[in-house]
Amino acid sequence: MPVAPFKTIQNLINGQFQAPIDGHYMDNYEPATGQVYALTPESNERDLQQAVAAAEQAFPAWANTAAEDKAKVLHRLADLIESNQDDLAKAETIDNGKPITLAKNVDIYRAAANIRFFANALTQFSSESHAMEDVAINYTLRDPLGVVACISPWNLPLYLFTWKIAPALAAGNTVIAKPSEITPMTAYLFSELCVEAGLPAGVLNVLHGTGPSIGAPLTTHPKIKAISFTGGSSTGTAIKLATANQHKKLSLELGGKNPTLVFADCDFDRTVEQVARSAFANQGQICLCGSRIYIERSIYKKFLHALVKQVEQIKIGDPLLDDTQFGALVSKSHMQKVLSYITLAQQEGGQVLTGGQSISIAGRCKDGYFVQPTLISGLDNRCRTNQEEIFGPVCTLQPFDHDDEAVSYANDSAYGLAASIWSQDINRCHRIAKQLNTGIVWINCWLLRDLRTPFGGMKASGSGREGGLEALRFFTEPKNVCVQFNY
Ligand code: TXE
Repeated sequence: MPVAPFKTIQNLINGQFQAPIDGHYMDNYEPATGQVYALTPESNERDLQQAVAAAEQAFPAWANTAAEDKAKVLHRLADLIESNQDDLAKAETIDNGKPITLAKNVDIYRAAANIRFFANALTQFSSESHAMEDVAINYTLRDPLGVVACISPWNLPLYLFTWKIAPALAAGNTVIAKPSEITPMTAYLFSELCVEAGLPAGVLNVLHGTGPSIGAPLTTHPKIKAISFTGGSSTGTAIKLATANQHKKLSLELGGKNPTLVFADCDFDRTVEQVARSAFANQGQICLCGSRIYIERSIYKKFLHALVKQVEQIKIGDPLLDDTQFGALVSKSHMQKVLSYITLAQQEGGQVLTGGQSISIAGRCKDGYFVQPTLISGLDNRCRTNQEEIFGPVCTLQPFDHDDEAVSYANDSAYGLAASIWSQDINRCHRIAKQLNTGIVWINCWLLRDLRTPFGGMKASGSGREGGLEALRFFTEPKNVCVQFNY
């Protein structure tokens, strides 16, 4: 019996909630039970045309709304997210399969923080001027772009949805946002809060549906000036190719295959605990998770045994229970993808140290998509298991003998998103951080986030950066005006 009343999700276009014009819907599943509990619009180009017209019509007034007035409505929206935190967290857990404590304390907490951060940032967003002695003065305008697209994935649904929408709105753009069709619920509930907060009609339009039906047409629509996308590297490539001749601004936050470097001089017990967290938080479905764990040989066996023991204490269960630490994977197909990689790892010569199986949780979750947190050793750095993003609870362990070897293993990847270094030799940490080809490096910590910092990766992990001024500058167009005087 689904825990939530059956819901039919609607699009938000021009301040109105409406069904997809052609009436097509998709089943929306609760991952913890494998049951259909909602219907999601399968929107298409007819819905898109209406949303673009609404966003275009709303743009001039929103772009010229005073900063403090934009900030006020965004603060009201953040207030509403906070006052609905429990309901939004439960909806997120039902939709994604993640533990309710994670949904509440990370996903929904951060969604409100995203909106609040950019409500404040927009009142401080300034530009520069450059004096040419007594000849001329230059000033830089940073104007909003117009109608922009924000497309987000299923792993941190409302967290990443708001992470894009907030700066886009703060910079004065109007938005067409498309959440993942796999986890649409909190985007729908958020759109209701946007109307309640008084966001003017057409400023934010939310279209539900798949990549091919609505995602791709959204990216190639000629009125869309910029695209902020988070998702798979292959999808990022498809968007780049599809829009190449349109010269749009693209911000692409893509996949990762992140190295964790553990040195013999690390704070051992704390590192074991934190490395397990960085490996399996959100069931390993975070682009920042550390899935390749490299350990200095002198502590390799001791650390391996301690990590296995730590992972085997993780409580897997019904994600709606407060003491659950590890929930269901987001979909049946994703569970099958993860299990296929465990099989591949064994075919490539890996030994499963713990986990490796799908499991059935007694009770209402007996048909859910659950896979044990899995550690695998004995693999070569070049094998597919170590080179391809699995995006699930599967991590590999390898020993290394010296710093340069650790760096070489870490950098031997098509991806370049994040890394973590665990050592009490701070000079070594700074040196290695400089050598790592990733956009983010954590030293003796993981997922410690300051929203002002540039967020993103290089290589197959994407291009552009989100966060702070980076995001506001992405969503505006700099124009230099040079005024000569005394001529
Ligand atoms: O991403 P997709 P998914 C990685 C991870 C995961 C893989 C697929 O490897 O297994 O991506 O995840 C929309 N034009 N990450 O399925 O398919 C789609 O509807 C425009 C890492 O979530 O790329 C959804 O809304 N849009 C990532 C969004 O794009 C398109 C987090 C993402 O879908 C489209 C999530 C198209 N042609 C997954 N095709 C991270 N770095 O955080 C699909 N979409």
